Amino acid sequence: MTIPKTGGEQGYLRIATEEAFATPELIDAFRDELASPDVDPGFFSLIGYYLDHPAERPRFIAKALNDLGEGRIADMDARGIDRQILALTAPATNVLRDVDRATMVAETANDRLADAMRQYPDRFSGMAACAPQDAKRAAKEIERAVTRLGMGAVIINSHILGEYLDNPKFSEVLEAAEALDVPIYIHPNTPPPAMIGPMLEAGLDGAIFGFGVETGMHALRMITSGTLDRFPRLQIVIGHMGEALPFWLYRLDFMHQAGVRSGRYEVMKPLKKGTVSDYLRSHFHITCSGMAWEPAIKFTQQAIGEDRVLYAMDYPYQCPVEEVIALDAMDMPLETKRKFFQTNAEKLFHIR
Ligand code: 1DF
Ligand code: MN
Repeated sequence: MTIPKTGGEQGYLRIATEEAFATPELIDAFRDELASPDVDPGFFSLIGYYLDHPAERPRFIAKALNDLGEGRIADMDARGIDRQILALTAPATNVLRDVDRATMVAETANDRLADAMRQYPDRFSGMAACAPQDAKRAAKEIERAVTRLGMGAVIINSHILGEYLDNPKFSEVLEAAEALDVPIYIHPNTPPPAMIGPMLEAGLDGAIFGFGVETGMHALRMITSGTLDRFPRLQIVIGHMGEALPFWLYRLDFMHQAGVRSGRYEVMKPLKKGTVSDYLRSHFHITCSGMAWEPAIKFTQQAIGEDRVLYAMDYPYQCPVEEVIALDAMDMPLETKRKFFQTNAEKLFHIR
């Protein structure tokens, strides 16, 4: 096996766009949530595992998340990753019920990430964390993180204590992202209590399936609720090959139009741009985090356009070097591969 090199000799740099880190402040807040008697069951299942399970994978991940220095750079070098676009790991602030503490966790994370970006300007870029529970303060922190710290996106770890971004209470967050011309990355969270029951019972609540169902629905709600008609320039990023939405697109279009025509649901009104796919092709960017799979990548390029499909690794949760080797070897024109690995990300996240 030849280890892929950084530096772009294959004709493109590899920019990984959904890469996770943690901070001591976040881990402390997670610990307090885990100890609470009414802890969210999805959070307990996911973060209880990563913080405390003795198996090799969770131990590697817990250590790697907390390293924003030489250990991370070495792992990038060993996988041919030129640049990571970093985001505070899921569910980050979204699960914290103490809003002041959630805000403090976001601010300290943005400051720590900005320090790492200054230390390794060619290797790290970042997304702004915020605590959407208080949308006004979140909007302020987004503005600070983008304009003063150089963040190129906003990370929102899907549902916020069981609520979704189409809820008007979060409008200031969407407004801030749109005004600053940065995308919102809707990253997975475990399903909320109202959704998780049968998934948890079967061990399917996490990244294997529950993440995608919950986050795909979140993205779809942003469309069908008319929220993107209220924010016509807002751009959204979703990972994991679009959380299955591209594969569903034909049926989503058909059933959405049928539902709108019949007036079945009060909440489902006609949309300005038309179909669900019109929105996917004009408001969404899709990364291949956790889905290093040539047929799915090509299918998504065909379904929504090759300018909107981007590479992501999902370090440290899923980071075998074999995936990089397989993606380098995709049967795809070099120009398209360069968009996928490098230039789509440079444009979207404002990397010079
Ligand atoms: C997992 C996967 C965990 C992803 C993550 O954050 C995460 C996992 C806690 O495998 O449990 O970001 N992921 O995006 O696929
Ligand atoms: Mn992830």
